[in-house]
Amino acid sequence: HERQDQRLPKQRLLVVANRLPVSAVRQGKDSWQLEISVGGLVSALLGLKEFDARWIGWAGVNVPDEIGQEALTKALAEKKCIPVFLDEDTVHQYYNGYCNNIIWPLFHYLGLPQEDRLSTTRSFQSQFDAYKKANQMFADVVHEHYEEGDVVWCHDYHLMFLPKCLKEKNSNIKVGWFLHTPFPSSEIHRMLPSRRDLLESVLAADLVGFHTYDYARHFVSACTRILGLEGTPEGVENQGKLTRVAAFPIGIDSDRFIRALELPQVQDHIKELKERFAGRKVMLGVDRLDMIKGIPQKILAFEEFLEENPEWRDKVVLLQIAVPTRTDVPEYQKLSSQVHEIVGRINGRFGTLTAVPIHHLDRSLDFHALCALYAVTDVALITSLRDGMNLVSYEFVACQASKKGVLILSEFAGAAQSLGAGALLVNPWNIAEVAASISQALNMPADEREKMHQHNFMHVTTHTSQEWAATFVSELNDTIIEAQLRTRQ
Ligand code: ADQ
Repeated sequence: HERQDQRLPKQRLLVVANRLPVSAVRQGKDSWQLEISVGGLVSALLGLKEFDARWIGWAGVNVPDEIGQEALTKALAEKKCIPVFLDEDTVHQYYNGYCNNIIWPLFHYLGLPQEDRLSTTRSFQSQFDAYKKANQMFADVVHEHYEEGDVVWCHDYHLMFLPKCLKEKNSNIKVGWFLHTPFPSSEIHRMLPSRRDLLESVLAADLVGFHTYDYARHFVSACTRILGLEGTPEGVENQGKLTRVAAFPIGIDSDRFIRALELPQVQDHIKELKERFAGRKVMLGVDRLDMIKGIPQKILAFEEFLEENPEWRDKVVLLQIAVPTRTDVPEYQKLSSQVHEIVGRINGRFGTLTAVPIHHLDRSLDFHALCALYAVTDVALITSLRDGMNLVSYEFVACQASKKGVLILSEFAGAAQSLGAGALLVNPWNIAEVAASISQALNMPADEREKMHQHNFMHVTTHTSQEWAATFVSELNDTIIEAQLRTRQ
């Protein structure tokens, strides 16, 4: 209530994430062009009207010279962004190396890199050192900008070392940490050579959040088994200090999608798509081109479906939009060629002179084109092998108010826990099962589709990204008040 009083300044929120939500392009020695990318996190924080939020993160560009750094800092300040400048070698070892080559695959149950074990072990250490160094650089920028009473919200697996760096220098800082990926079973997590350091550091936070209860449970078990600490229903006890651990399932800004569908340019696009695919059911996949998204498994299941249901061959099309990411990593290049090869084979096998069953685009679509595609889709096919949440499933549901299409969703996506009752859940490794679900989805009676859609639509429009961010931050404030009361008692 006090905060609602206009005379009081808003509470400041420092959001720390690896990447700032801007893309920066250098125009000259001292000028930069900035473009804000409105992702889930940005719109979530725009909704937090009672906080004065600022971003701290890497701008995604190497700026070795002081003039360039000063100019970029100034330009970013207008967008309430504060840069952390990382040099090329740090980015290589910390971001490409430790974050994307070690933690990302391990947290998605894909194991650790195995080639040339000895050299991996050596480089593992130097990558971990770079990870710690980079996290310390983020902490230095936070400290520089911190004012008493600020709330610091750290995001994701890139910054697991940050809570400790922050608290070491100032134990009064309110620190929350949220993981956007799954937290794996403790049996998987214990493979990490730096398993203790990372857990201990995360525990320095006051509040630790995950998308699902299962991930939170895995984290608490890892602390119990690896650090020998006591897990309680509230979190983890460490030397008399309680770190609160809880689930905060993310959502989307559903209104933004619903409103976009009314725009004339989106309506025109919808009309074009309907004409283009008239007489065929549209199936859709939208993913970053990543191993965890199960794109080859999805396409193989579609092939099996076509093989077993010849009557559908000219009546259905799969649109797979896979935006390339981490293109300099060899595994991702291999995945891209593998997907192209399978798509080519299937189109050669089932295509005709006038139509092919799979349209595979390796590029990003703009927001309006994406909304139009979601709206004309009959069946969305999400086959992640593991996925923290999967927001594509939420976006699809938000755009389906008139079509009421079917969601086929991997049981290994966090979203299966929230949208499971309104989706056909599949094990993406079981190609035959996914193929059978495609058939079930395409043949589903309208009343059943409607029932499933209503369940999901209700969830997506009430559990929004704004609600997620507000809940996390207010829980963080409460956690700190409770801790203060406990120490006074
Ligand atoms: P991601 O792995 O990126 O996020 P997801 O949650 O599906 O996965 O979000 C992807 C976003 O990128 C969506 O907003 C989608 O619209 C957009 N996108 C994907 N492909 C696109 C394309 N070809 N063109 C345009 N836009 C595209 C990580 C975790 C997830 C978790 C989120 C949020 O891996 O599990 O849900 O963070 O916490």
